[in-house]
Amino acid sequence: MAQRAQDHVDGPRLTASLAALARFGGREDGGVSRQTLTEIDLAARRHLVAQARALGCEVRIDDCANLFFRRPGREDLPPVLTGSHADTQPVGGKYDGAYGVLAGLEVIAALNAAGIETLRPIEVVSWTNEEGSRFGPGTMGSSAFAEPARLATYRESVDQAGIRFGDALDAALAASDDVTRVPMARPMAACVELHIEQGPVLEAAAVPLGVVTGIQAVRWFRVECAGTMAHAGTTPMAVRRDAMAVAVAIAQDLYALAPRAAAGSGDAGQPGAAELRLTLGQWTVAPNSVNTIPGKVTFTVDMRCLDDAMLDRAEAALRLACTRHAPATDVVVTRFFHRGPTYFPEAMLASVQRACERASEVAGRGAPVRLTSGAFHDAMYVADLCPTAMIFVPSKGGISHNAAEDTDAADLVLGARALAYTVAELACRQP
Ligand code: HGY
Ligand code: MN
Ligand code: MN
Repeated sequence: MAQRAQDHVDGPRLTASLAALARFGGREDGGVSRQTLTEIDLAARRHLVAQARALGCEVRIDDCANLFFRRPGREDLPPVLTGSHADTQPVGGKYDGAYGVLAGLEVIAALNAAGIETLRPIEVVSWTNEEGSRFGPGTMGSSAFAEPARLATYRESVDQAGIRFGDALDAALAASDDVTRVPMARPMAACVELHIEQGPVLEAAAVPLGVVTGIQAVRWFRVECAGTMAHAGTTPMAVRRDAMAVAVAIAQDLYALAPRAAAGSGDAGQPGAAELRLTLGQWTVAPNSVNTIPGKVTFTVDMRCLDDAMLDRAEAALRLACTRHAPATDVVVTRFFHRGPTYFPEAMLASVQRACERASEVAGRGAPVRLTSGAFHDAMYVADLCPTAMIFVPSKGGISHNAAEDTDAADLVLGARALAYTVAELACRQP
């Protein structure tokens, strides 16, 4: 039965649905800009709801506007969950997140075409705000689903235009009042998320499928440096209180740390998996004028590593750097995202491995490899609730969070075939 599900995945249908969703926020450079809970995201959600209903799915939504597309099973048991997220980076690609949601809907289309009735229901989820680029932190929808008490804090997150996440969320829920509301933290039997790798490992190994063993740890910080606005021409250097000078000095300390820490070796299969990866991606300068000394500079720090102790050391180094370059009152460090490493259970890895091996074998492609995810995913929080695993397909040039993000259509279809096999097998397994 799992093989029949796999064999009924329809490549052209999946390719067409990917192209259709990519038009919501499509950019001239081929990328996609569809940040969470924007009008474009709400339009994309309506498109997904219509697509799911056309497949016979029940559509439900929870208090964090996570959308669930449900295919009933023979018995009303905890469902098998798949899916991902439909929001993107400000300059994102067609596949980051969207691929997992649409491949999940393709699995339902394949089960319908094969006339397969599963024991358990299957639910395809589209999580809210996985990216965290508009409202921090990332994975808000899945982490609130796993622990609903988190939502109250998330509602107070503010974007760069001063909009509260709670207000954008209430508007999204009001726009979905035709959809049944369901509680968060509902029991799930298992979860499999399909995603592009967004890195170079599978392409370097020249294989189309990856069995993801886990996800590296991540921490996000906001560093606010205070200064005194003053005239760029009349103010002597010796008397300035320049917020940018402090921010740059802190940043230089951090960048000096990264290479030393990056010398870490990887885990068994993946060189560099234990290196410290540091990104200072978002900067705000006030008043942001060419001839006024900055009065306030705020920047974010994204730290990743498989070794959480490395992140402990990097966080200590950040906090030390903030005390070295200015009086304590002038620099405020706030940690607003903190997730340790996630490891998926071997039994789930074995299920995914079987599915990937069969899909690759039928297609005459190389056998799957195992790898750690450098990117975080909603699966890291779902793993707190139920047995969870991920499947990767390659990213061309290892590029993502970039308009040039791309994956061969044949690999996208193969990933969906592996997903169909795994989901069907899990949904027919006796309790
Ligand atoms: O940042 C991440 O790892 C994810 O792609 N949002
Ligand atoms: Mn993603
Ligand atoms: Mn992403």
